[in-house]
Amino acid sequence: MRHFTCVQDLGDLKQALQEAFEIKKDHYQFTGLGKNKTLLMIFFNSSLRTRLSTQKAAMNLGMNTMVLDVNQGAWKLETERGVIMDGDKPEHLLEAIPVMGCYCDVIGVRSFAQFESKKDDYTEKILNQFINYSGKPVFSMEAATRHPLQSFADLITIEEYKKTARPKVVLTWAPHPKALPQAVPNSFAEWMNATDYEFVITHPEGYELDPQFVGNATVEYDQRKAFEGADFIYAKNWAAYTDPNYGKILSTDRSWTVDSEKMALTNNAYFMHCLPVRRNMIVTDDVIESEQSIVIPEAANREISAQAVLKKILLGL
Ligand code: AN0
Ligand code: CP
Repeated sequence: MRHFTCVQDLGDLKQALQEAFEIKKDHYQFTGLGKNKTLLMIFFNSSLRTRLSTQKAAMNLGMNTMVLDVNQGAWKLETERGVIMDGDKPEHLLEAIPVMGCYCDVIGVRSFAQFESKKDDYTEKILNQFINYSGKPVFSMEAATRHPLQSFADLITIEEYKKTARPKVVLTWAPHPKALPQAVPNSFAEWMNATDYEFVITHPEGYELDPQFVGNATVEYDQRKAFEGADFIYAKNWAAYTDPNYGKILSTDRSWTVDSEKMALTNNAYFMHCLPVRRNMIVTDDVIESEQSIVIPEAANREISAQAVLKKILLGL
């Protein structure tokens, strides 16, 4: 594998899952693979889990790692071509990217949707510039439209906890005070659609996701109805996708918060969230602290998904 930006890049998903479970049995069995290889992780946005789990995964494989927080300490980067650079940005991405590529063997990029141009976001303008101009394999650490390392970890977690071959998985919108990208729900939907699970998405009207990600999912506007018989509840906020409201908050209605009364409608479902999560906006304290909450093992699996992906990239070098 050269680049990793979406589920298709993994090839056979069942085999990729098997490889992930192999890694989980012994994190250090491929420790020679990354010798004298350097991973550069570039963050345009904040991170706790992605930063730590990806660095840990790289270290497990014997790689050296470097982390650059573009907005803290590096030069501010211009991303538009043709701009007269007389403003506050001293460097252009078109020089910065190939320079960064000189110092490493693999590049991870975190670059969220900016909600300034739907076209720039949905064509993955920033991520694709890294792919096109760095000369190195690139993987997404959450880009504008997808968060594949998260979705891979989510899938590993569901496979570990499911009690039936074809569980009912429900992705539910929940309220949040700030406009958040669609990357996590898009990606989760893309990965769920690559399985044979029963997959339902529930959200208020106006929060419809891009149909390319919704795929064959059932969309149910009644959250309570969606929860009935669910085996997994995956909560996430996202801002509106559809025009003319792209990137806008249409609702902060806390009747959509996941609480124990709604969880009681499910088939004793597990609760999932990618984290960071705002308690009592997205989910109540009692649900996230309950026996059915698997947010911590889900986060732990980020190390496994990152290691499975890095291993595949290293094997392709
Ligand atoms: C980000 C998002 O919703 O995409 C990252 C989640 C992994 N969340 C926030 O910015 C709070
Ligand atoms: N879930 C996730 O990607 O978390 P961070 O934003 O902390 O990396």
